[in-house]
Amino acid sequence: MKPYWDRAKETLKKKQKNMQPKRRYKMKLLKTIKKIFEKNDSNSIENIEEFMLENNFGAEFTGNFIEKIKEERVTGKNIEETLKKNIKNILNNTDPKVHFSNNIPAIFLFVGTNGTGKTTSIAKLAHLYKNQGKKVMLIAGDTFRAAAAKQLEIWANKLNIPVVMQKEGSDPGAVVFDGLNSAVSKNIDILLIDSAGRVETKKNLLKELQKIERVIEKKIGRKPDETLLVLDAYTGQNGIAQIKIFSSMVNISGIILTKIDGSSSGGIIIPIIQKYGIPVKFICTGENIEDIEQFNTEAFIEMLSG
Ligand SMILES: Nc1nc2c(ncn2[C@@H]2O[C@H](COP(=O)(O)OP(=O)(O)OP(=O)(O)O)[C@@H](O)[C@H]2O)c(=O)[nH]1
Ligand SMILES: [Mg+2]
Repeated sequence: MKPYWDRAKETLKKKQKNMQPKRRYKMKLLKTIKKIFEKNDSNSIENIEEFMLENNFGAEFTGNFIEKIKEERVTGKNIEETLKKNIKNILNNTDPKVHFSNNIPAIFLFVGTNGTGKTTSIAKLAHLYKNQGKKVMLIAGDTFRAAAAKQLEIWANKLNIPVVMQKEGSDPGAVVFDGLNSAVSKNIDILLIDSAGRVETKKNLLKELQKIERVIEKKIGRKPDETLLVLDAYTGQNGIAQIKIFSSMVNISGIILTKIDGSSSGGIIIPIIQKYGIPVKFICTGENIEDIEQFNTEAFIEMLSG
């Protein structure tokens, strides 16, 4: 065994590492827009428009912003502030507060197309809430692929929390039913339910998600506290289309925007909120377990600014 002092030093090092502030992503989108504007050549307004559209701010927001800078003869000094104000106006239209019922277990259902980051986001939130002293449990409601439940099980083992799963092809409604029974008997505080991103047809996915909701309502007497649609920020306009598809199946209470750790993907939040009025509740900035944070307008604008 190492001497006491060596061990103590190692523990201290580990502790300090855990206490270090999280990396803040800097996207520099607003700074770039300012730079383009400051060039002040004959194309600068067109170049700003193009940059904003390329970076997913959406046609409506971009169009209005360009009008505004022309109308108000915004100067180089003020462009960043004007843009921040316009973004804030949109983002403040929704409430990002996460909803927990007064009764346990709080139930969060995660939906979204395959590969967007549902399972990873569940693990990140499980870690976050466990660290807050909550009893967390996972349910592998994605029974379409064996690997899906396995992936959730690996996370549950790493985090040392229980997971309820059944074999591939079983009825997701039945897995959820089992999981709810287990959560109630174990006094679980937060139950996170994974679901399939893809089944044979859209009609089957609809049936599956609605059955999961019905089972929860019957067993617990209320709908999930949060039904979170997981969207990959890289996918741009395709992500927006997914909101429409999933909203037609279930009542989406919030969005988890993943993979914004690409320099150009943050603008997508504007059309999401502007068009659908659904709050973004969490953002994910990487593949590590701590790369998730609750959405906050000021912090997000800072992130966009760089
Ligand atoms: N860079 C980055 N990668 C992420 C983020 N979130 C998830 N990923 C990665 O995206 C990939 C897919 O993530 P999953 O969590 O398996 O996605 P899923 O939605 O559960 O996928 P299916 O189970 O196939 O429906 C994995 O390689 C993750 O590590 C993020 O915020 N940033
Ligand atoms: Mg998954």
